Amino acid sequence: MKSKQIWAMVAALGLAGCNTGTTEEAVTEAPACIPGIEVTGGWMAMGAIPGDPAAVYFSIANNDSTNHMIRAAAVDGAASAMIHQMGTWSLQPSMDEVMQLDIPAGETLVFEPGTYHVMAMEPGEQLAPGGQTHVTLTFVGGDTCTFPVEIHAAGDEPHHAE
Ligand SMILES: [Cu+2]
Repeated sequence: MKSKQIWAMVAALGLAGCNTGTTEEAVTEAPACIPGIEVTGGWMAMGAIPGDPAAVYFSIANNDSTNHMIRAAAVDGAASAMIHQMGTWSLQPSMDEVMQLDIPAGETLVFEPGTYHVMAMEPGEQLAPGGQTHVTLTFVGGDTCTFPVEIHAAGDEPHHAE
């Protein structure tokens, strides 16, 4: 049961990554997600300056028997959103837009600082630290997954217990 082991590990990471203790229930009960896809630990890091892009992080598990490919993201309260991957070849932070992102059957992909994130462009005033919003991922074929994210101020990241 390799996939179960991966899932258990990610679930534990999700718990450790949230020091407010308020999100796990809500995130587990995502309002609308296709069967087999499970998103946990969703949070948003606001930019340092109001109006700067915000970044959204989460774990997405594909417990289905088929692959699912993310092709778009939308963030409630932001003008637009895109999937980014941080470049790792340079000391300077750089981001590349990811047009399609495959989540293989039985695997989990973790969006976290330094790797993948959903970048929310032109976040509106309703996106305030301490609040919550929703993110919708659209998969190739048209299926979607909508899940809640907790909003954090710049620099106020939910730290892993280390
Ligand atoms: Cu980005």
